[in-house]
Amino acid sequence: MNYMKKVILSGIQATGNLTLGNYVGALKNFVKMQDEYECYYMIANLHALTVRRTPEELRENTMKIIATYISAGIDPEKSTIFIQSMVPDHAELGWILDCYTYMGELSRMTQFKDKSSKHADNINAGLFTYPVLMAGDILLYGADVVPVGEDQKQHLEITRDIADRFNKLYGDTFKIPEPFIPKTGARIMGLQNPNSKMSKSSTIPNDTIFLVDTPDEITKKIKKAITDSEGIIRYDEENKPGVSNLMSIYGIIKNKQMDEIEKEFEGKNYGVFKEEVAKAIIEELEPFQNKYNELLNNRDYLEKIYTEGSKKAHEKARTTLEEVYKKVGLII
Ligand code: ATP
Ligand code: LTN
Repeated sequence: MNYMKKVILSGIQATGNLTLGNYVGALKNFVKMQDEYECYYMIANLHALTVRRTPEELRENTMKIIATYISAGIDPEKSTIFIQSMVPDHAELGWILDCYTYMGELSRMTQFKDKSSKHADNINAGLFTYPVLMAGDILLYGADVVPVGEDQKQHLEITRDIADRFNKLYGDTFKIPEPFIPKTGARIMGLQNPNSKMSKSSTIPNDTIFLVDTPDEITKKIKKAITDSEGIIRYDEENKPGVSNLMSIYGIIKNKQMDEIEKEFEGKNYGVFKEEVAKAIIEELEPFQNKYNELLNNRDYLEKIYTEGSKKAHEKARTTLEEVYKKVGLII
């Protein structure tokens, strides 16, 4: 029964075309979890403001993520899909939680350090307080579980710390959330630089597979992927990061363990292996891409989904926010 279900909240930033990393690390799990949990899936467009882009780009990226969610298998009848900026409670709780978060703990966040070195000309305060807004996203819905990739683990830890701090001061208010990080695929690496994660905003050519890449592009990128000179398909993250990364991608798509893959490709060369990896990705993405292109041409439908979803999300979030306002002494 619905009211017994545990709650899930997760989100993806509206910062560009989604990658195979987003798909494997996050999206695939969003889809899997929707029968068992009450799910809220958000498009984090407020978070996307931390990096400069044109208003048109941000609007378009937001629509693309909604279309991606549905095409990947999130069913709007089962899960609530909403836009962060359409639920004002996020920005409001973000401010309150800012006052319960310390500069010291924020300055330890690796994403902040990463992003500030990548965008040295725009180290804005939003980039610094980003995890606090994210904590608010999660705590507003009383989420039990938050499915994310490995890079978000630290943000979940700070969310738990902020919630716990608030609860100690004002009595039980927030549910303490657990991260859900998949065992394999939580950190898909770049194809050209297998020592750093595959990312939407990577500027290295052929490093990232986008969910909208054509079969030819996918084949070309996989063929060019960095491997090593050993010539053996063997899982060894430390010494063979490129091959191990391709094996993880293949394993997730084909639902195979690493030792099975090693057996399957025993005595075969990297060329043969790469062809199979590319084929697996292309097959996996084909139904997704068909649906995606159809949805992007049906803006009325997308609007209906996010309008209804945001209204539902707002109703739930408001209850939490009002409780917080009362507890801290704000008049509403
Ligand atoms: P950006 O490059 O703009 O920082 P991103 O590609 O890192 O974006 P996010 O919007 O920050 O994407 O992430 C959305 C979700 O996808 C998060 O749960 C994140 O952990 C997961 N994710 C992102 N990249 C990867 C990856 N390479 N492997 C596995 N999961 C990933
Ligand atoms: N910071 C996340 C996106 C995000 C998120 C959230 C994820 C914003 N709010 C709440 C889970 C829960 C990222 O993937 N970069």
